[in-house]
Amino acid sequence: MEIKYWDQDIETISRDRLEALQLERLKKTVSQALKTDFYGGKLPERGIKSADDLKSLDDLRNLPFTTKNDLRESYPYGMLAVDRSEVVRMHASSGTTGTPTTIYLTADDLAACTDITTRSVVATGAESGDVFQNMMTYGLFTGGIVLHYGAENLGMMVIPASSGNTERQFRMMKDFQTSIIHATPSYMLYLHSRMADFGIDPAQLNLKKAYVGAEPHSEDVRRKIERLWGIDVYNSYGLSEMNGPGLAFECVHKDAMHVWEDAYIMEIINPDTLEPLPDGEEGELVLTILHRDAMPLIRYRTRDLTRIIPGQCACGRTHRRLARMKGRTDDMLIINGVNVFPSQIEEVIMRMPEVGTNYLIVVQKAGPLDKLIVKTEITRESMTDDTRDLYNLKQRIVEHLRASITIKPVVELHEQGALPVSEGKAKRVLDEREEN
Ligand code: DLL
Repeated sequence: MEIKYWDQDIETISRDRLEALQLERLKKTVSQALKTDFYGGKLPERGIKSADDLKSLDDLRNLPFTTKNDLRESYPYGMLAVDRSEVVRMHASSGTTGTPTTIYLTADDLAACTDITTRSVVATGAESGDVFQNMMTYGLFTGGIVLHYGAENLGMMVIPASSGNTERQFRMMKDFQTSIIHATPSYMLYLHSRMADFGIDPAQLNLKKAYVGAEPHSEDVRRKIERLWGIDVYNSYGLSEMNGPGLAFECVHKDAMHVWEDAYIMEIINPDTLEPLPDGEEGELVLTILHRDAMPLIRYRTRDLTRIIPGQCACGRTHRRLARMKGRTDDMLIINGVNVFPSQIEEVIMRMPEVGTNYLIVVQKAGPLDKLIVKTEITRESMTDDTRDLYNLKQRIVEHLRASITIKPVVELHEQGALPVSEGKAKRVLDEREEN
């Protein structure tokens, strides 16, 4: 198998040199962090008053963790380490409380981010002649634009298709002879299920690869997409807080995802004791970003469960790999790639006076896509015989929810007392999706 590198020197760097580079960049990160309102108070409490207080990589363990809630509380600029005029890019994702979390990049940060995303796509064998149809959503979400930059940097022809509009997606695939797609795994399955409806014959297409990520999926789903489409499918993991896709990507061997360790320090911790775990053991992934002056993040708790794969990959890259994500430690749902916290839904419906006290969130598979159903009881007074009133109420709930969580749920109205009441801790979420 031919192995291609974007930057062979850094991708095959010795562990000693890599760790020396990590320490140097960690110091820079800490000195940037000390300039922020958030870390400016926290780090000195731990005895870190300047970057020189860090003597080795082991000292990372003395630094505090950072959580999504910290980001939310620092909104909008509490974690900014540079003058606002130096920021060239921001991204945001919605949060449990409706307060978004934002990240910021300087021009240098963006260049570093683009460089590693280019490395990621090259690791899959992509080259400048490829036609890259990017079906991840463009906008505040990192999924679309971040990989766009990496693909463009390599010299691929990028089609900034964004998500949705299946008919147009097929048409572009056919007309432009797309060779690589970037999409959620569920959308890849959905697209395939609609092929015949749009009269698409696979022989008209030139598809070779797909990069799938942004939501959990099993090895079986990967194989299914590969089989249905007759292509190679690569798992890609990332999160907005860490610049999105590109952070962990499979290479041509498709044997777990390389994390670019000159740009991120990864740790696996026991989520209960917060103690670091050795390579090979499963726990929560914690990341420190090493190449972001505008908004350093130290020991960020991703809530994702995985393990570091011991040993080196056959591709020759020395950067260690992460296993496919096992799940999350919190209750965040990922519905068609969109992150949704049950509390966001609760907040919206409970604000409406017609809504009663009990509700249930059900997530199901609808073909290859996910379907969100919000079942809610309404008060006796609101349960009229006038179907038009009920219809209007339902529509209002749908619209309020869509405005908050960006996806359109199916809303069911129920009489008071109709939904199951659990003894003890209420079970508000029924995730009925299967693994594949
Ligand atoms: O989903 C970034 C991304 C875009 C990754 C495109 C890959 C491709 P967020 O919206 O912040 O960012 O969601 C991050 O999604 O903490 C995981 O729980 C989940 N996730 C992302 N990729 C994978 C994956 C983007 N390959 C959250 N497997 C993360 C499992 C994934 N879960």
